[in-house]
Amino acid sequence: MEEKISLAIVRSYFKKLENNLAVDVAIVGAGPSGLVAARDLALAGLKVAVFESKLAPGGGTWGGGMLMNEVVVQNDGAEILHEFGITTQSIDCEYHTVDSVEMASGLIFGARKAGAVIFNAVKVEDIVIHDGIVCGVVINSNPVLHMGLHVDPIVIMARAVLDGTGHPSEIISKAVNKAGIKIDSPTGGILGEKPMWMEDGERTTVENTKRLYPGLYASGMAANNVQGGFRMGPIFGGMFKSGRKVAKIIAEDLRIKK
Ligand code: 48H
Repeated sequence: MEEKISLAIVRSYFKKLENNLAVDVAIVGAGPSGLVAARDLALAGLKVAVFESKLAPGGGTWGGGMLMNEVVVQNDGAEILHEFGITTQSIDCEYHTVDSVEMASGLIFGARKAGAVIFNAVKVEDIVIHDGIVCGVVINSNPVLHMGLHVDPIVIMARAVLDGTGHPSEIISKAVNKAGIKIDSPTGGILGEKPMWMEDGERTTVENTKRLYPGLYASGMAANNVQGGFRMGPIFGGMFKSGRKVAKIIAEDLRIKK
């Protein structure tokens, strides 16, 4: 029995990993924008792998506002949640509250059930660029990185790479600071997130969501950090709409490339 269980896990895991060594879209970060994008792209028939450095995917959704585990969404954000089967409670004609645990688990389940594969506790530590096109991510075990062990990573090739890493926009930072590329922003670099302004932040999160360089995209707070958008606190409609927008852009770009 012991050997059988271990063999089942080893075989099943390595089959999953082998199937995802080359994907259409590599999404870095399983936050709300990345998970909405993952579901939409998988439903569009693309092969999607999500890499999440933490053990639990879901990003900054679990803790609500200041650990009060409720968040707020606007009507159009609630419509996206309803597609995942997540329940919202309307508070007036414009806003809803959502149980953040139901929201986090529902987003993860929805992305997975649509066909996106999620690799948790896996950190993207670098990107691959060939001839001016981002074409892959460099991954490592996050516990290995936490322990500071000198272990070489492996590579996942991808036709599109989405930075959904939230506030630090880790992947775009690598592209700008390490690869030295100029991205589609007013300065060609990262402008940095501005302080709190909910209304403006929600609007610009969606506006700031775009392709930044051939093969490289940003969504959610990463997109905001890149273009100098305001933060918005525990309201999430902009994150979902950003995920939806970037999925549409990527799907269109990949169809053209095919
Ligand atoms: C693998 C990584 C890596 C890496 C980070 O922050 P997130 O929830 O992402 P978004 O942008 O979809 O949502 C933002 C939202 O949660 C938020 O923070 C809001 C609305 N803030 C407003 C405010 O005012 O503060 O998730 C990003 C995920 C996390 O789970 C990270 O662990 C993960 O990305 N991640 N995964 N490799 N290099 N870096």
